[in-house]
Amino acid sequence: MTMQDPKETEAELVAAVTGAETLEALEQVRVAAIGRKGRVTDLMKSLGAMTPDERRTAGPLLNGLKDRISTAIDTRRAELEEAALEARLQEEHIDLTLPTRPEMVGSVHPVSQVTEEIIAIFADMGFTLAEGPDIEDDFHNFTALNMPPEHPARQMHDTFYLSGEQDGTRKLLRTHTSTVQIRAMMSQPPPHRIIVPGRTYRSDSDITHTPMFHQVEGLVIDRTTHMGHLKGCLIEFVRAFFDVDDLPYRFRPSYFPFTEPSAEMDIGCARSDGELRIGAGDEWLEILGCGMVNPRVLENCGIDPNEYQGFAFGMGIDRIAMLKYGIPDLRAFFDSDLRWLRHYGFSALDVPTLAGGLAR
Ligand code: 2NL
Repeated sequence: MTMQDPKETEAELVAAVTGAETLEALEQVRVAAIGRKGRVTDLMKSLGAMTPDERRTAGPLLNGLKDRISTAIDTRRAELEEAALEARLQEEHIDLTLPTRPEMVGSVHPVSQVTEEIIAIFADMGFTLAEGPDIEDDFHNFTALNMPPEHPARQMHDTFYLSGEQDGTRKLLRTHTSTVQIRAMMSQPPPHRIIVPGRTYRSDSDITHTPMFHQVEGLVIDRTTHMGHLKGCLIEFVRAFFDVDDLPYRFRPSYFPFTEPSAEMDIGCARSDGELRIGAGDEWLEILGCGMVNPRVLENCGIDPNEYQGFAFGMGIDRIAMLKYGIPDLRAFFDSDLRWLRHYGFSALDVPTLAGGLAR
């Protein structure tokens, strides 16, 4: 039996392997060498026709040959795969610092911007964000908040009701985000320290009211929380939000069924020829409502008012967004007018953080 010198075969095949420039070329070399009809495979088959003596020397020789060719192919494949990945990374490289395409002009709505600013300030004071459903029931929106059926304050809410259920109960669109604080107090034990932004609804529509508006409320409940905490927290908030260190403020007595005592907070401002300046002058601007949570509300939520007390506050986001950014017309907020959004919108990259400064 004559066969090519295995050393020569090996040299030829190794040259073909290292010479393969692509993964496809390498695969062809592999098939031609160690595939089912490859040259090495043919040589292995020829072992069958040899005498035992011939086989004893040729066998190990051919096995070694096959191993070395396989290793050479694996090494070359790894090299080619590495090179292919490198080429792809080069080709698909994206420069994230380049400007976006000019037609891709989106902006952050002032309501979203202001909501994020408010969340950032309260988060820094240790509050956690809480959210809940827009569609609520009478208990969470009214009864739990010390407004039982026939309570006169219910009439002031101009509530949107959904069509009734079989059992006579009607769902409603929440008229304030207090519903979420009720859910928090009923589902987790105190202490509580939450900030609750969201959409709210009242059947009211004129220059200063839209049927859907945005509100943020806050709630703090602990064993020794008192009116001093309420004042300190809210003073800190208005000064951070309007970015005026010595912003004048005052608390006026007020009434809400869900707080006792209740107050409204004003900040100092000046109004001259149609322009509003916050933090200067001798006029007052109402900014939020607040108070110590009424013990009856705590009881309604299963919290013992002899052990726990706390404060709550609420404010309209749309109005304070107008105040902060000098936006004259509330109704334009909900017109989806691109020119308006381009003018009053914020950059998506301008995320409010305390470190970055909130007022820009
Ligand atoms: C306002 C006034 C306020 C609250 C909201 C509240 C919530 C619970 C218990 C007690 Cl669960 N109080 N919220 C308290 C005082 C005022 O909002 O002018 N909002 C626009």
